Amino acid sequence: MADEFNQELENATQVTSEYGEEQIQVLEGLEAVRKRPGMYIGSTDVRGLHHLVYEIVDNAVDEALAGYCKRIDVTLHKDGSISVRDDGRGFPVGIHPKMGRPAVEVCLTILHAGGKFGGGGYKMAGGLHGVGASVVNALSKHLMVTVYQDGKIHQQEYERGKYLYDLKVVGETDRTGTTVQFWPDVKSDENPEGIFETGDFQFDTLNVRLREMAYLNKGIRIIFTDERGEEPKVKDYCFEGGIKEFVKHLNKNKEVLFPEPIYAEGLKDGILVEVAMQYNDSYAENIYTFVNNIATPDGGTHLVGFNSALTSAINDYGRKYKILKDNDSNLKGEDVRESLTAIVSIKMEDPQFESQTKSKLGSGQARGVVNDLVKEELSTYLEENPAVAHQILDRCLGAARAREAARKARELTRRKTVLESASLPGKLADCSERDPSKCEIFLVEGDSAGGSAKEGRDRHFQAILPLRGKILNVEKTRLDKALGNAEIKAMITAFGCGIGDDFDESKLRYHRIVCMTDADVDGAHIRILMLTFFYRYMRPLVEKGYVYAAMPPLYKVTKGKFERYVYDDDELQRVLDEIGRDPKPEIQRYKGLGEMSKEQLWSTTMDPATRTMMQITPEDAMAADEIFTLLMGDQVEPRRKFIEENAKLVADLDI
Ligand code: TSJ
Repeated sequence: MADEFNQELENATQVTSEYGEEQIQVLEGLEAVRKRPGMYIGSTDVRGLHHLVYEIVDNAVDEALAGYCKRIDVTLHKDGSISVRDDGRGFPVGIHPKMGRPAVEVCLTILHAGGKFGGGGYKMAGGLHGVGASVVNALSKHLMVTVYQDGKIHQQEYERGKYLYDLKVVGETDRTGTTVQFWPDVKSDENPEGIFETGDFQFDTLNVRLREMAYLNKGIRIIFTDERGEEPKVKDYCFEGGIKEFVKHLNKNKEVLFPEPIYAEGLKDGILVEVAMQYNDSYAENIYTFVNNIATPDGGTHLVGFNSALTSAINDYGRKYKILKDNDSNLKGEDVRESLTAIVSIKMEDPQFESQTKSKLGSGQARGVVNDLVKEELSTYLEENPAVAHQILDRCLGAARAREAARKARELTRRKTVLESASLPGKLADCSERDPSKCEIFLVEGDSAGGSAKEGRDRHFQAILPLRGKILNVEKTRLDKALGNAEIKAMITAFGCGIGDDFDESKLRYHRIVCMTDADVDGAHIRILMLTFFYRYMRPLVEKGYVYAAMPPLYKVTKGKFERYVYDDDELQRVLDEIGRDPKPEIQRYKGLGEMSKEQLWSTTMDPATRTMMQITPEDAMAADEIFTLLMGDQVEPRRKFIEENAKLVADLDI
């Protein structure tokens, strides 16, 4: 293993014999990373910041996949740093013969073009870009690595990627493992050379990703601790069932057709395949695919293999047992996927992607391997569980009939009212600009707020669509019925891009779709309804980053000449700490958007120069979907539990 490691190091670092060459190479590499951080981590916003964490965590997960590590601790510290600790073998500290420096230092200071090194198992091309720990180091104001190995504690610290001292022994230990703690290099007035626009790690984002990592790698325990608040928050994940439990989690607030998800696992041609699936009582298709623990939202060959195996196994079974009659046509892919929640997770070396963003797998071998495994295992499952098999066939046949009915209904609606209607909805105050990339549409809760928004906006590029009350619960509605809802119709017509199978991104009339709801629980509820609708029927809108949530302030604090809009209660306390509570500042609480003057609404929420907007990610939409199911679903028990746990949050929610 150590030889393999050294070999890879060598490959990665074209060493020359010239004196000092290595060091020059190190510095040039780090400089390149700091000059163009986007090339390595995608961006320098909050997403890029989180990539640093994923990159380091992936190293620990690799050690776990190699079979040497059971537990990974990720901790957010009060001083803005984050640490990742594993109980693996400990990063090798021996001197690399060619580099003449300890291996751990080499890993953290030398830029590895493309691939990364790791011992055995599956190299997971860590993070989104698989760039390696040296990139994290280069983009950190400070980083400290601690290796526990052979009874000793070794340590080295760095500043913006450059080591401060040689690796040294700082103590004795009887454990083994590796800990990396880093302080991201955040831009500020005092630190103009900084890289990141923000250093604010998002608990929810990291929590969702770390939980996902635990689901995708069965048996690994990941403990996530946030020490920044007064009380530490701790999440402890370990799923022996892996993605099978992931599917249960996704379906947890839904009625399911059978209690245990169908699970299949296999290794062929160097590709490790895991699949878990379970039908529920919604009409949605929720299939999530991963390659080396990274989501592939646009699917690719592994998804194609899964879909074809699913369709053919179910059709074969239906024909064999005469559930499908001779004059019935075959079930279509969409029929067998309706109501299905599934995870397809594969691990392979050197996957090829069709897009730069790694969102679609291109490796051809994956298609056949996934198809063969799923076809085989699913067919066996159906044979062995005839009662479940009949229920599945029933569902699929129901879906096929509904598809026919929906097609007819859509043909009727399409003719005039919805998709091809020339007239925009009456309530829409459109903008004058015609270039979609410059246009924004604000979906505003309530007619009165809609009124202020219409007056306050820049009508050149901002359109306003007021929506009244709660929009339709799309969760329990098939497309044909959703099309009958006035608010949904208005959105579809205004966007211009169609819906479901007819969705056409190129026809989208606005490249920023902004949900503007009150900064309270009801507002959050309505935003969740909107997001669920987009997620279900116009998912590319979310995936391509067209959807945003406006962030109206909750308070305005005034004291003498001081005036500040404040967005949540924590921030309010911080502002009060800052300006003092004596003499008393005036605190105005906005109950709703409707209470703001048009000037206030413009400057706080709509003016691109001063507003804060949150770009909605598919993860946000997935979470919305989850909360939504919980609040609106049929199951009483989880809802009661949620309300108990969130008594404060849902106090004024009328459910
Ligand atoms: F890369 C890093 F510094 F960011 C990092 C590496 C961060 C963290 C939190 C953990 C790790 C890491 C690396 N954990 N475990 C390892 N293991 C190895 O690097 C390793 C150990 C032994 C051998 C061997 O051949 O004996 C090989 C390797 C690659």
